[in-house]
Amino acid sequence: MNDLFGGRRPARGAANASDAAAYSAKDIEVLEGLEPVRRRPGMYIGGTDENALHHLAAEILDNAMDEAVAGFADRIEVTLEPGNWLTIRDNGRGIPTDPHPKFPKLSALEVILTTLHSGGKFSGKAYSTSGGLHGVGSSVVNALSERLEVEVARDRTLFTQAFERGRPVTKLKNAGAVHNRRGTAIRFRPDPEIFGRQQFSAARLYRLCRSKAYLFRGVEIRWACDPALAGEAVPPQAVLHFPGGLSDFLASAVEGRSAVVPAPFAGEAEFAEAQGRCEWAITWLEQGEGFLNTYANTIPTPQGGTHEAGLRAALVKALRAYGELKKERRAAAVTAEDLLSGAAGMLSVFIREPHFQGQTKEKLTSPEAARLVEAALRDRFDHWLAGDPTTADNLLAWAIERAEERLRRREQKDTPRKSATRKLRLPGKLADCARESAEGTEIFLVEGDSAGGSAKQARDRETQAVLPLRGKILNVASASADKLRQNQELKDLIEALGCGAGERFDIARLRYGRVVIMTDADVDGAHIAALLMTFFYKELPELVRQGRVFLAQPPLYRLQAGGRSLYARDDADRERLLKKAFKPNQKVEVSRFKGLGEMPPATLKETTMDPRRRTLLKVVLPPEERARTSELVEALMGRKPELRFRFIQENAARLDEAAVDV
Ligand code: 0RA
Repeated sequence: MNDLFGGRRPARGAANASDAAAYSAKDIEVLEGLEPVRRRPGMYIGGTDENALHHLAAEILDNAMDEAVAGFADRIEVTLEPGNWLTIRDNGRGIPTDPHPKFPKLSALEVILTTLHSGGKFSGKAYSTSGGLHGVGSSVVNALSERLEVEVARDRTLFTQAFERGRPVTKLKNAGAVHNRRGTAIRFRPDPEIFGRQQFSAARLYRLCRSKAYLFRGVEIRWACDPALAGEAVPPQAVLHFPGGLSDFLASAVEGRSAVVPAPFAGEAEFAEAQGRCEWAITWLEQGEGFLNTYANTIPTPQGGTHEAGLRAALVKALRAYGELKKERRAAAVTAEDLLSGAAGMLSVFIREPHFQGQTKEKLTSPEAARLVEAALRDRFDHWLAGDPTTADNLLAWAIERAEERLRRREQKDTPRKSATRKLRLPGKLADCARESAEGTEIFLVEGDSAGGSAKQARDRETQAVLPLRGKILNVASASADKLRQNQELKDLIEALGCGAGERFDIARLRYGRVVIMTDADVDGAHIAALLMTFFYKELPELVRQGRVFLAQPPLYRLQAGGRSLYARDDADRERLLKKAFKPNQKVEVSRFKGLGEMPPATLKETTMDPRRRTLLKVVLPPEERARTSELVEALMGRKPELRFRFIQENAARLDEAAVDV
């Protein structure tokens, strides 16, 4: 009962400094052990998947960042070693090692690492900049680590202590004198009992370090990674320091896209009464989707929150006021969504004791943040607009156009809905087939509008439908359920199929006999095909099980000689045909198709779509792999691009073997 874990202590821990017998009953009330964390990791880190695994790293890095943001550290080292060991070292004050004020038998360090305390509770000021979960984070990481080693340089002394699965396995040791050095180093290895064989992704950790360095220019992050783990996208070593802060970050994020404004609206502001500060950088894109990345104390808040609300309010109010000044009546119709959905921006606030909501704390709820950010930005955006009327006019016109487009869309949507009977809602891009019943029909999923155009001309209108999909569809294996539901391309696809997805799936309502994925015969095409297969596998597995999903095999080359044309699928096929199908000295003209969109419809029909002449590959689950496929898809279609390429290649090869020609 005395044990911090509420259970038996391992023999190794029996003699350690945290001899719990000294606690009074009152103390035990306050100190909660780590057993709940191991029992229900999801409650603390939102699951046990790859995201959760990386949450551990973010947690420790956030603590080090807190020291930096509070002005006590300016360097952080992050080192990934083989065996899934991650070390995060800072030159801050060092976790306190003296006896804990409330539990004098224990060092503060041990209390911090072995109990679920709420950060600010027992240490007031010391935790003043840490946020929500992040104040308690290190003990959660400790609980979920097979082993965790701490080194603290403080008061000219080096202290060390080691833990396993949250329990101390050594005392806090005095490891001798140190000079000119202070800070904390935490080295840990996530517990395979919790996370299985999942490993840290070097790319993901590197990205995290980079974004932290962008978010706080007062810190230099030194990244080091075993070259064997680095892969191609990640340097084995890097010094990350970005004096340009958020503006640099934004510039790298929108590189190559053209903007409506000549330079971003960017700056920083102190909040009144020393309540913190904020930084921002926002631009408006001519085309495509934007983003707004928000942070509180360098912690990402993907679900936004009060700081984001403050920014939206400030910007839209300032723009409307500008419109009013210019006697532009239509400005009143502009909403924050009109102004911001096509914007690309970053907002970073630093406030005392931020509050977060949600299981993984992805939303800022501190009410004062809305007011502080709105006040700070309203003024600056007013000035920004007034200072460059040409830009301001362009931006206003851009926003008005979006507002009017939104109103038009709403009208269009309302009209058919009013007159709708029991008709199915089908996506506008779908070129449906004429046949009423599903039998003998097929739907071709093609990559982009131009390929869609060719396919529409090449099809048999009676039995073949065509649905063009825009570019790379969402990767289902790594997207959240919310994102999935919001993805327009996938929504269109499910609507066209008519059979629902996930829990609402009903094969009886499938509107076609077969689904044919028809992408270009190149790497991008293979990627899109893999994304679509992942989607079917995850959301409509019954379609795959029933053998209703196919891959078309468009040719990559045309070989012409003596009035005869042959088509080759790939380089090997081309070589084979050149050898076998033509006379040795015959001059053969070889042309390469850039994509399906470039192929004459008659050729597309003849080679790829006409049921009498084409070859389709059936997507099947090889029996011995059925059990392993879910794991594979998760691991490889998840967030590891370096493995993905191999996955596509291997799977393509295996598909050939498993393929049934139809
Ligand atoms: C509690 C109190 C103090 C610092 C820290 C924790 C601390 C935690 C971590 C975690 C990683 N690096 C860290 N650095 C410091 C304040 C100590 C004081 O007042 O001197």
